[in-house]
Amino acid sequence: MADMFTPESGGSPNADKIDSLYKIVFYVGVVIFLLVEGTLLWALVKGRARRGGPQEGEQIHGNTPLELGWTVGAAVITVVLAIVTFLYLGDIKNPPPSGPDGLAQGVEVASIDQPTPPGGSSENLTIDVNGQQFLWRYDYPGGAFSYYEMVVPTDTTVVLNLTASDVIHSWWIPKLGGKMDAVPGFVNKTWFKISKEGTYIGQCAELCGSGHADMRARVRAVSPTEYTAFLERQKADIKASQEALAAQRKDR
Ligand SMILES: [Cu+2]
Repeated sequence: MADMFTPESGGSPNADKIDSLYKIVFYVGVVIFLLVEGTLLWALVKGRARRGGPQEGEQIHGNTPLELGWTVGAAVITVVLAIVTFLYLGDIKNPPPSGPDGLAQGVEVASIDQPTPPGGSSENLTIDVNGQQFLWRYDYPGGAFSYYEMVVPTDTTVVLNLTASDVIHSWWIPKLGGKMDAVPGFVNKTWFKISKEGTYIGQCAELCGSGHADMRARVRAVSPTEYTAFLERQKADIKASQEALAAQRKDR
């Protein structure tokens, strides 16, 4: 029931934090809404004209404690919400390191032709995501790529480099965190870390043309071993089709 009014979560820690932060702000908002509307109803009932009584309510001008109260109160709530937001923001924006059961980068992806960046972010798996009318392309380290469905290892922090090759698209898998624009000529970063194997679905969140509604996206989390096998399969398939194409061209 509560999920009807709050963000989807449960796939990745950043999505969970977004959900918690949303709920904090939402519940504070609900309390204030009830207070304001309750006061309004109370005033309506209390001040209504009664048969035989005065036709006009008591006229009050100014109430310093009350006015101070709601001014300071509102300011305090705003400041508290700002502080809470900044406390959550770090965990939403910054990718944590991969977990112990994640992809052992040093071993399984040792062939990546990427230099190890300082600061240990080599712990994380980077996948290039390209939005195009009307599908997503994923480029994995080591030359494998896939369309529509992204396959990732569990317990591994996956950092996405998002861009687009035609118009602006928006990457959004609700259970895996917030939206991120995919803009031509520009790289935006986002991340997720999935603990449970499974499939997470999403949808391009930026109106990008006539096929926008069909521009779905899917992330499938598998065990690191299965992920490595997937990469090998993709690479073999890509190589086979390239060779087939070359042979076909030669024959002509
Ligand atoms: Cu799109």
